Amino acid sequence: MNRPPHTSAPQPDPTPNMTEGWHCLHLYYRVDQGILNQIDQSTRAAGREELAAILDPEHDNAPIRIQTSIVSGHKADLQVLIMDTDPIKIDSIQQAIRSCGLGPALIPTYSFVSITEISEYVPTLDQYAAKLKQEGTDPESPAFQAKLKAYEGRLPAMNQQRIYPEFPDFPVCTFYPMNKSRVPGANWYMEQFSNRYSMMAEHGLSGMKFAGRVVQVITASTGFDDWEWGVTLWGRAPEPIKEIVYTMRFDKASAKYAEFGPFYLSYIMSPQEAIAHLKL
Ligand code: 76R
Repeated sequence: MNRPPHTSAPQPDPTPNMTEGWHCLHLYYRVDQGILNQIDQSTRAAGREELAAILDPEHDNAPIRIQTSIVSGHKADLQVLIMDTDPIKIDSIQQAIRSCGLGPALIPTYSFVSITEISEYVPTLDQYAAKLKQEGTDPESPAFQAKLKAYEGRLPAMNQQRIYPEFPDFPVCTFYPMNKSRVPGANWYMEQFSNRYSMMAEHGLSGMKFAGRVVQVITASTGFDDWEWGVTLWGRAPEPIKEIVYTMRFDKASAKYAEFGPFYLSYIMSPQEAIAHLKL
């Protein structure tokens, strides 16, 4: 096999697909009523069928995850959230929306390109044990062993959810992009790992209080889009979404270092419900 001369170790085959985790795309559209009015009735009816099929998570060739929601406010009308190992499969959804009968009336207003990941701050079992000791739990005590065992049991599922997320059956979704700041005096990237790690531990603790009310997926976008992470939150109800974001504003990792982009609040619907709701 031909290899570039500077690489001696065997490299995996080149691929646009994710080896671990998924590509993720958030798409936003606004309905242009003027254009919609100009589409003849039969094209428009067929377009509704086409769009419903494109967005159908049960469709034969559907990406691994696809979810439709209705966006509040003027930033957009429709959100489509897509995840898959294959970025071309994800892009084909975008192109199918553009080229379907309703495509001309669906004006793209925003998009966000990212990938799922397991953050470097997720404590390993050893790091978790060290944290327990630091907090004063006696390593010889049954409580220590019980906590460690519980974490060992929990960790694989938590990591699975981070890279291959299940979407919860919750009605409310919010999405926003964020950075960790690099301004002088508050440059996250100049902090020691141990400082960043303890700030993220504080962050994790404040997040855990929302278990059962908020599900979050943090997707990474450094090198992929204009912000460093995408934050997708699903709420059992609208209030915990506001509450978690507000609460985290006081965590040092956010209070000192976080910068936020635009927020998109949306309500989950099936493709048919969304199409009817948008009066397409
Ligand atoms: O100690 C731990 O277990 C920490 C686990 C954890 C990590 C590593 C964690 C927990 N997060 C991590 C990483 Mn998070 N998260 C956000 C936001 O609005 C804001 O201020 C921030 C937006 C929310 C709402 C949220 C929720 N988190 C990250 C990272 C990546 C940092 C990196 O890798 O450099 C970002 C950008 C980020 C942002 N986080 C949790 C939550 C919740 C609810 C939890 C607890 C539940 C869980 O552990 O899954």
